[in-house]
Amino acid sequence: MKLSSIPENFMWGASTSAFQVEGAYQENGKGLSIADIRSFRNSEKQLDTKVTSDFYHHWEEDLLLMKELGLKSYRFSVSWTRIFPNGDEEKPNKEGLAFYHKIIDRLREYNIEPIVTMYHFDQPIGLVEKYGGWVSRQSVDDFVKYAKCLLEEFGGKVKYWLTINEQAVMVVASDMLGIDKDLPIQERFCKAFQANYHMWIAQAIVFKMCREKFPDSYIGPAVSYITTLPATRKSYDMMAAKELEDFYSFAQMDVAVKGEIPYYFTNELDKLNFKLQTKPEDVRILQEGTANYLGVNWYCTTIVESKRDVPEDQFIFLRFNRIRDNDLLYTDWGWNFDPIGLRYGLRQLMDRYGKIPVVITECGWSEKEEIEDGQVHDPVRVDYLKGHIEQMNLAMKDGVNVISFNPWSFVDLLSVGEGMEKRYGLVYVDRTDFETRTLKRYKKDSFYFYQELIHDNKH
Ligand code: BGP
Repeated sequence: MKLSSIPENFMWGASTSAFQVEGAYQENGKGLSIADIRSFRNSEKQLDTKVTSDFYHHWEEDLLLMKELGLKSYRFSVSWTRIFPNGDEEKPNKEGLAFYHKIIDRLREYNIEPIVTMYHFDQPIGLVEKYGGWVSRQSVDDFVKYAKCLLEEFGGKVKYWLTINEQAVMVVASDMLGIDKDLPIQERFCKAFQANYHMWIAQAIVFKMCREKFPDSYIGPAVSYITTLPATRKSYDMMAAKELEDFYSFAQMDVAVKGEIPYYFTNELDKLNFKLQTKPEDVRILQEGTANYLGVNWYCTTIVESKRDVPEDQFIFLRFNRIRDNDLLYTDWGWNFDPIGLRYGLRQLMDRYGKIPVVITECGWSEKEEIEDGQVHDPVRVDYLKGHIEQMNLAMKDGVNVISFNPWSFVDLLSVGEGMEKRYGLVYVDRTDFETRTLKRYKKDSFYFYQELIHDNKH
């Protein structure tokens, strides 16, 4: 596979997040996060965060595997509760900081660029219990304190930062923010959008702080970008697709890059009869603190049709149906295989934000997998990677400024919704939902495919 538009310094990487891969959920001072608590609610049904893939004790082996693969970047997250176990401490937990120093130093030694997410679904439960988490403005200060600590501690050796992972996902699955999911829809969304607003303010403050202190650094959000396609070429379906894509994905990017809340977003909040609680200085905070690159999590397209009988004054999430396209392949969990969607999506980013650097922070295919004679054959994942990398190459030929590709995930890890059964890794981890087994790592076929691809594209 020759990828003529991909430059020599392109960062071929892979991705994970702390609560999904680390385990050691209470070791060396770590506190509990909302991600831990959510997972414990399902401990009877599937794996929880206690051990997962035990990266905390296997990190040296895993980083060696990254080196062997030839990775140029590794996108991972810092566990907020390893640094501030309860969230409201004055001083950080030294053992938590030490763990990430070891990781970052070893990555540097292997010439692998760390791309560090500050917050990936794991706000300290202490803050949720104390004042309701992100629903309260107090979270802004606690996040800024945490981010400042990370920048001071690691800013000299980390160039690429991501503030918040997939804010829109947390708004939709609002129990990820500690908001009771059984609340009536209107009340639940009003709380979730207030929380969303506080995250925008917090990240803007952190964008500014980082860009002032480290002018060579890159900082942005990691956005869930669901490229949304109309089920038909009828204008009402096209409108439904556009409105959903704007509201769910582009609102996050518009605020981060342009520094103001778009009209189409506030229009929808009006339909909920909801007025955000704001402060006069917020307009300036948003304008002064913008992202200088975009982290984009991209898995598949979503195809929608308009519910034409639902009036326009109803909230967006009530106005469309999701459609399955039987010409496409789907995972067991309903995520399609649609690589041209990636090129299309990347082109839309360029139309909207010009040459802003884009890091594909996640992209992956999930399967139920078993190991046989020490081997894991994952042909669909190989095809998925091949197809998406080809389309990314074409998008780059079109002019999109993609600087890094980080498939989800490096090793098998805890899926947010489906435990260990839903595997994404390039590396198999020998464990199941209920058996810890050996936790040994095995390279899947996709590992070898990606290794060869990186090698062949050194130029
Ligand atoms: C994204 C998250 C990841 C990851 C991935 C796959 O939403 O940023 O944390 O888990 O999706 O989702 P899932 O684990 O539900 O299959």
